[in-house]
Amino acid sequence: MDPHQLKDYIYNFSLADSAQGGRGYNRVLLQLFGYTGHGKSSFINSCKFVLDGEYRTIAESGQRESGGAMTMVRNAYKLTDTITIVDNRGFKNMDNIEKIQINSQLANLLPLNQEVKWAEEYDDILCIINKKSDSDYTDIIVPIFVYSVKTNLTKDEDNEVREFLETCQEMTRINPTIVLTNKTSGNYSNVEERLGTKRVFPVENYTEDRQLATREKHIDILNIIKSVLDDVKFSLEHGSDPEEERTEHIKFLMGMAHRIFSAKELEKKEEEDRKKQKEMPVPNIFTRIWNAIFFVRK
Ligand SMILES: Nc1nc2c(ncn2[C@@H]2O[C@H](COP(=O)(O)OP(=O)(O)OP(=O)(O)O)[C@@H](O)[C@H]2O)c(=O)[nH]1
Ligand SMILES: [Mg+2]
Repeated sequence: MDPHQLKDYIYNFSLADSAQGGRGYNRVLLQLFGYTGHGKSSFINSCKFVLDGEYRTIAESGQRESGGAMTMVRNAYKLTDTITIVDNRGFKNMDNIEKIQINSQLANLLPLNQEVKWAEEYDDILCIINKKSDSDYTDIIVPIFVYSVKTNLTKDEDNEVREFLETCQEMTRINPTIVLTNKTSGNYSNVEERLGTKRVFPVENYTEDRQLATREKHIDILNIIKSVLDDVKFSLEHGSDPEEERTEHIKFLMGMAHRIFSAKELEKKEEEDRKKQKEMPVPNIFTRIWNAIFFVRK
C-alpha cells in the first residue's frame, strides 16, 4: 500500500466493524514500553506527524540533565477516533518491584495522564492492583516495545526484555511489536535472535531536528500501525471479552506480587538468622575445656 492507502486504512479502522462487533471493546490502546531514552516519545511524535501531516513535539522527548527518565506522566495521545497511544514510564533497573508496576501499566491499571511513582511496599502495590482505577477496561491493549539500535543492552537486559515480551503476550494475547529506533545508526541484524521474536520493525523517528518528511520513514511508521491493527483484528476473532480479561490481569499481577514479596521476605529472614548467628557470644577457652571434659565424661 502507498502512504495514502495506509493512512485511509488506519483512519477507517473501527472495532465495531471487526469480528463480533468488537466484543465490547471500545478503543485500541497502543502501549509503548522500553528503557528510558530509546525513543518512545519520539515515536509518538512521529505517528502524529504521519497521520496529521504536521510535525509538532506533543510528547516531550530528550534527556533530563539528571540523566533520569524524561517521561514521568503516563500520557495518552489520540491518533484516530479508535486508536490511542500511551507513553508509559520507561524501564530503569527492571528489578522485581519495577517489574510489577510496569506490568500494572501494561494491564492499564495505573491511571492515564498522571505521574507514575514507583511504590516500594507490598501493601502499596496491592493497592495499585486492586484499586478500581478510572482506567478503562474496555480498551484492547496492544504492547509495543521500543528499542534503540544505538544502545547495546547487556545479556542480562536482553533476558529481562525477553521475559517482559513473554509476559506481554501472556497478558494481552497479542504478540508484542518491537519498534527498532535509530535504524540508520547501528547494526540490528541479530535483534530478532537476541529478543526471540520476528515482529521487529526498524524505523528512523522524526525528531525536533529531523523533520524532513521522507516516503520511506512515513511508510515504515504507517506499516507498524497497520500491522498492529491486523493483530487486533485477529485477537478479536480469538480472544475473550473485556471483563474476563481484566479479571485475568488482576489475578496474574496478584500472583506475581505474592511470589516476589514471599521471596523477599524469605531472604530477609535468612539474613536476620545469619546476623543473629554472628552475634552469638563465642565461648571462652575455659568454657570450651569444661564442655569438652563434660562431653568425655558422659
Ligand atoms: N536520530 C534519531 N534520534 C532519535 C530517534 N528516536 C529518538 N531519538 C532521540 O533520542 C532521544 C531520546 O528519545 P525519547 O523519545 O525522549 O526517548 P524516551 O524513550 O521517550 O525516553 P524516556 O521518556 O526518558 O523514557 C531524543 O533526543 C530523540 O530526539 C531516532 O529514531 N533517530
Ligand atoms: Mg519519553
